[in-house]
Amino acid sequence: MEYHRGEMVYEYIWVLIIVAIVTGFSAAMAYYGFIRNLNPSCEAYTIEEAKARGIDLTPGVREVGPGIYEVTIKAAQFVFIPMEIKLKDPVRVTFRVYSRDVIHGIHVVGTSINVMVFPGYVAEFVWEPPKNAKGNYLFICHEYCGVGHHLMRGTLLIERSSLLLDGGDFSGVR
Ligand SMILES: [Cu+2]
Repeated sequence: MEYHRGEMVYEYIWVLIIVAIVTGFSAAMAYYGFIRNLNPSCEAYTIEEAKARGIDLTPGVREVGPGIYEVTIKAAQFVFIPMEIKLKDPVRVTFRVYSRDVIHGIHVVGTSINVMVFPGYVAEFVWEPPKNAKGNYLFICHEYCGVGHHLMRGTLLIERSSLLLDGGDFSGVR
């Protein structure tokens, strides 16, 4: 097959378009990863492994040090246990979210928390709340898990003892 000069120019234009698209998407990933800090920063291990490692998966909130919390959430059709999480002056929060039935997800609206939860697995991630984070944050299941999926939600309440801190109050969010 013989190529003419015009056809080659056409080919180069398409190569440039593809290079531009790949560069654009890569830049978007780098932007959200490094600058917006939106990372899939979740560690996953099985519930059996958690037991073997002596990790207590009883749902609830534990304060293990000043401002250092461990939050264990059980996601099940169609509820989060617990549905209400209260943190006072949190500095560093380790979340462990697990499921025994189907795939669920958890997204805390207005934060970078967004993970998938696979049945039989624990999704563990650490969240360092921004200093101005306070008030009520809605959290929802974002993986369709059945007819009651839309009922899967809860509230994360962040209380601040210092009045000097001024931040967004999300108490209107339900
Ligand atoms: Cu769901």
